[in-house]
Amino acid sequence: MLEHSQLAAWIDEKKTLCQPDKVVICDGSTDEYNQMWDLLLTAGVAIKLNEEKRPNSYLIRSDPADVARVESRTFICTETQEQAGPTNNWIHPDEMRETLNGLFQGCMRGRTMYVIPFSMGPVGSPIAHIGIEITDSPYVVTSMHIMTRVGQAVLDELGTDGEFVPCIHSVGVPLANGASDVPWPCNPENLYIAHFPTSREIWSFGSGYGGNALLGKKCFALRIASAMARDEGWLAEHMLILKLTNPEGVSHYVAGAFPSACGKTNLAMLIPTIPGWKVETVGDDICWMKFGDDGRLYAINPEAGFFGVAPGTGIHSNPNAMLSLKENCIFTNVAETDDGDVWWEGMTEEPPSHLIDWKGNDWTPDSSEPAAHPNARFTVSAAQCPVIADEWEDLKGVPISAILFGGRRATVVPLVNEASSWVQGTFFGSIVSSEKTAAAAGTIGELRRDPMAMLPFCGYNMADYWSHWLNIGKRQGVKLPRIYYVNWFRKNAAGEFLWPGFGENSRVLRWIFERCEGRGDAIETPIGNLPTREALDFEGLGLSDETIAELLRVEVDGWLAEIPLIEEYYDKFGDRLPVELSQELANLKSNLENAT
Ligand code: SAT
Ligand code: MN
Repeated sequence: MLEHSQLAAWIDEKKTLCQPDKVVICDGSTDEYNQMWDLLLTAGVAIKLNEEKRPNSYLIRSDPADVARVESRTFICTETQEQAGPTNNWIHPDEMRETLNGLFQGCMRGRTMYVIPFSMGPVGSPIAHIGIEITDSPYVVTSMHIMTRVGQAVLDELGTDGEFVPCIHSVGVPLANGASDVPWPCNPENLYIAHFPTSREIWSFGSGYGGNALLGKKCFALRIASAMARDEGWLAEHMLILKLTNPEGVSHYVAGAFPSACGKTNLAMLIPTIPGWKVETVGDDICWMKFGDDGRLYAINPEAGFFGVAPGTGIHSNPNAMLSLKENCIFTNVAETDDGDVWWEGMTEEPPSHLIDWKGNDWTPDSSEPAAHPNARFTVSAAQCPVIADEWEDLKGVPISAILFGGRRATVVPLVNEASSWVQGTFFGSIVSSEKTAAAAGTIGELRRDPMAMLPFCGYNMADYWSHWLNIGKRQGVKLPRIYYVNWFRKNAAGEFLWPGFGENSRVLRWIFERCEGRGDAIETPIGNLPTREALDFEGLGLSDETIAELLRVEVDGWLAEIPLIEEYYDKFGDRLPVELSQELANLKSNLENAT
């Protein structure tokens, strides 16, 4: 019995629309989790992994036509196209509703409609928000169990009239008159991932994969939440959260936005190479921040698990991720070993001599295609991470001292620079650029601007989002985090990385820590405050003086060459672009010109 009449009415309405065989309200229990796996095993889409090697874990192979988020089919349905802005796909809400009502009509025939009450963030946290996902996919139910908090506690928190974000999802393949199912039903020809920021609703049709189907993640926690945050004066960001502790036991919390494939999960779980320092994980993907009574921004990780890219994750690149994956995992589109375990490119240096690849075919090292899909994923509870911070589920969140922005830049952007103001930091965030990745369907390697790593995730006009950031900075009586622009990916003329990255990034984090404590030397430059050579510890890295100079260089020519590109980019936003940002760009230009 549901005591929340608005919720009960919504479920009824969707039941009438979708015509499922039955409706199940999910309780988040282990029994329910196991029942879903029984269904998925019977359907032939899941394989139970070798219990000795990977206890309580499963491998799933999706349809090869359904392997990633599809940005071209992701829509922001605001009244006007301007409200969605030039970086989003837009369809008018009335038109989208008509399309979706047509598609959802009878779409769950022959299937079960699962109703998943979930909390984004620890249940009861003032920073958390609740969603209800309706889905016809048991795989989505299992994944939501790991990625969010599901069940009765959420309904209790909702009470009789609490607010929730309604999220409805269907794979889009009804089974009329007892028609038989396929292992991974999906309907890529009729794909829609639609967001209604005004009514705070999500509708997703046709895909069963990742962010298209697990609606708590990018759809709610970023696209809808970013619009909520704008209306309510907080921040919903595509950021990791880490806890950094110095040898004296003093801690600072750092949030960081990086586009996909920049090592965000690796940074969140980093093992420092500098003695006595410690990094612990609060979150690896999403960060919600609200102001506390003391005027600081307090952050929670709204998720309860990691949905990480498997390829490239290995005991050398990210030991803590590998240790998290010992048991109780879901692996999607990775390869299967002959002894019933999993493998992917980068897990070990030497590939096994024989595998079953992500499509279910025999694979050997001579095969021309990768064994795992480049966007293959692991799904695991965050609690299994060996370096999860004790306070990761604190209801009040953790106070953020610094925010990092970064992309993959071979040139121009130095290893680290500190914004001299919140406005300059917002400017840095707005110009972040990186190479396209396998996380999005599209080509790899081409450069794209990805402001605040939010390009595919901002639920409204990006220029208005920048204004919102600037407004946050104008609040009275607040103590804002410092903002840093970092770049681990700088290359020399021969195309080699100048900086070793991974655990050595702790050296940069240490300087940031010291700056937050009011220590740490910096020089003011046209592009912000750069560390002096002595302020960063390069001891033992074997870097030449030229390399160090290059990492910390203000590349005046490079920046000057980039200015017209930024201007051109900003022009896309017309007069909605906040004047503070064009002013910041003009200042940068004149400061650089004066430096030559
Ligand atoms: O598929 S997800 O959106 O959850 C992950 C990603 O694309 O970054
Ligand atoms: Mn992400």
